Amino acid sequence: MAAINPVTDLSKDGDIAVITLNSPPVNALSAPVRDGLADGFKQAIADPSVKAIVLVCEGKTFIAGADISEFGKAPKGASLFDVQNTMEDSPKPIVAAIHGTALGGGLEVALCAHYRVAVPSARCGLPEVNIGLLPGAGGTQRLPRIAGVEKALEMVTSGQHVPAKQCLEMGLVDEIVPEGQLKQGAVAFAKKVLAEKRPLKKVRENNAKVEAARGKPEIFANFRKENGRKFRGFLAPEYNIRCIEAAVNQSFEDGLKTERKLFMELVTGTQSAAQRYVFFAERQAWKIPDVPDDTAQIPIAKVGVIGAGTIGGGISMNFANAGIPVTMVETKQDALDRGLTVIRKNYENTAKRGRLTMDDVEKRMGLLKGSLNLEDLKDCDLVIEAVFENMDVKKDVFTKLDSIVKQGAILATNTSALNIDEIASVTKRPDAVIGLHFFSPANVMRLLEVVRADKTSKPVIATSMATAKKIGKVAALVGVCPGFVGNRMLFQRQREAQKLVMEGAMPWDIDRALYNFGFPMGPFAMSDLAGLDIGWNKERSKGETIRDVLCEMDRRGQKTSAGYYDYDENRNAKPSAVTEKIIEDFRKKSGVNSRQISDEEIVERCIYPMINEGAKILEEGKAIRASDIDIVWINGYGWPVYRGGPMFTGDTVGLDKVLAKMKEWHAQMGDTFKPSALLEKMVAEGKRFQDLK
Ligand code: 3H9
Repeated sequence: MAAINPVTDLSKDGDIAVITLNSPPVNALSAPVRDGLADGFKQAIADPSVKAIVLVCEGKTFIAGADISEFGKAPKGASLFDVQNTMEDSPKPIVAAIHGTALGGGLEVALCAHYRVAVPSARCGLPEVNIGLLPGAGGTQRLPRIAGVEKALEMVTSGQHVPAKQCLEMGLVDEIVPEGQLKQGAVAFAKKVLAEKRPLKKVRENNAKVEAARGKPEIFANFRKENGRKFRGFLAPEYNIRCIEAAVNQSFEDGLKTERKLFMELVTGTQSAAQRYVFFAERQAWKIPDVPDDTAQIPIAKVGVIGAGTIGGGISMNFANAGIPVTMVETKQDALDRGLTVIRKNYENTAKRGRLTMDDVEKRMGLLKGSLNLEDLKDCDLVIEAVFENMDVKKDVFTKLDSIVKQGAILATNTSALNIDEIASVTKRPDAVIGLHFFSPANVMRLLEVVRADKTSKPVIATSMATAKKIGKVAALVGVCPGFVGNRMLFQRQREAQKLVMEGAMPWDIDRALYNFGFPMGPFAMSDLAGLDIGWNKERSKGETIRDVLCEMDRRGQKTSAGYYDYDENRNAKPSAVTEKIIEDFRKKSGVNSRQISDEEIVERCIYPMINEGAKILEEGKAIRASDIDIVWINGYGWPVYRGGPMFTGDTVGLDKVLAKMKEWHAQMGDTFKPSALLEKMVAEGKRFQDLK
């Protein structure tokens, strides 16, 4: 085997040249990889003893795309287009051999080979949309020429990884070769191509499928309509659609030009910068500086969950889904029965939608055992309590757990705001206590706040993070403070939203402004959905807040068809004259002269204090990095991913602008707006949150 460069080798198997890439972790198309490919193909083409060429990769995957970390930097090395042109114009057949995932630029390279073979476990996709991009190396022009327009639209706007078998059916792959025998299979296939004198197939010349869609604009109109809600706020899906339209309506060359132009717009824009940042942030969040990867872990073979209500049930489902048995403990049989019935119904609904078989449903239900006795948790490796959010109740549970559960187990609380150090203090093993804050519905929401208390041991942290990964969560490690990261910052937004109502904005104005910013729902619509009476007490209510009055009138949210909004029988919300009158009475009583408040001011007043609070959280060391805070807000609270989370938004807006507003409001309205010292320091030093290391 001859080295072309440090990441590329060229060898020969008879008259077949084999180019092997080895650029861990995912063979991304970095400058050295592009250089290696360009030189490797040129050498193989020039070698008269070579009749055909195979491209194969070492490691866990075929090329997983462009090197995302190179975007935004000065171009270096061979261009990908040179590589692709060399391949497509090669007078000798080229076979791409795919294992793992051929993604983005990786698939676009493979599409310039004349043939593609794959092992059964391989997957192909164009996931650029997930980082705010479109396939910028001909993918939008070649994919529809193979897969057809409808399938191509689906693939480029969802980023789905399509299994090899389906790729074979749609012609994206020409042959499936046995697992573990990719290289031999690809070489054998290349020999077959030579023996049978098969043509040098160029995807670009394959126009039948795009021509079939020409003159049918309804294909695109319908697709846009069907997906309007899903794509709201994002630029990339629409740009991907336009490229597929270009594939249909323009020549291949012009289509490539359109693709290039739109790609450049996206790659230089803030949405893609935000989504690329989130891609790396999600991977970074798993890394805990003082808890190295080789920290000993506690094997989790059996889990206990206390509470079978909405949250306890949801938590339990996560483990059952991952094949881990769970014992769910309740105080009363009917509560337990209800909890298990709800879980079964959830699974059955998933099965009805075709995403589980009935066999899977039974398997998962078989992993869930109900009990009325805490003693049944004694041999669990991890116990999570999801009981009523009250310190005395939690302390009582932990005192009992301490005397029941075997030594070495993890004792976790799902509290969303209480002091975990205080909870841990009632046990003789505070090192085993940690917070695992799931978000409702816990079986659906991706976020897990892992809350490290003062004495939590490193193995307990390492195990909790690994367990989060195993059950498919995105985790962020945070510290103990009221509300941790998510709810602590949410409180800022809620407070300002309420105050803005008193100053002159109506709930629907605030909801509209935040919805247009990109949240799935505004805070008042959210309160109506959750129920205004959560935490409200009829006996103690004295009509002191707008919410008190609404609840006293039995306007408790969607469930009573009235809350801040009025609801029709289909739960469509309408601004409510009743609410408006209540608000105006409150404003009169407190002598407020209401004023016009713009949507821009609403957004600033709601989110700048959150950014400021995020800076305080960093200052106090309650989050490891700014990007972890962003992960919490994107995955737990619906912050639009194309804005990168609150801290990235701060960077985008300009921290000097955020600070100036905080100072202005601090002077006008007092200490709730006190700027964070870290924010002041960063502005003074001209830094962004992304620059903090
Ligand atoms: C593109 O191709 C544009 C073209 O159309 C146009 C060109 C002109 N670049 O996810 P993992 C790193 S856009 C750089 O934990 P897994 C990742 O950060 C690209 N780095 O592993 C991590 O690093 P670390 C289109 C990358 O097994 C390590 O690799 N392609 C890239 O769970 C392992 O990653 C995509 O969007 C990259 N492209 O999943 C595919 N990919 O260890 C993006 C990964 O330091 N990648 N890294 O934290 C993926 O979806 C998954 O990584 C993959 C493996 C499924 C491949």
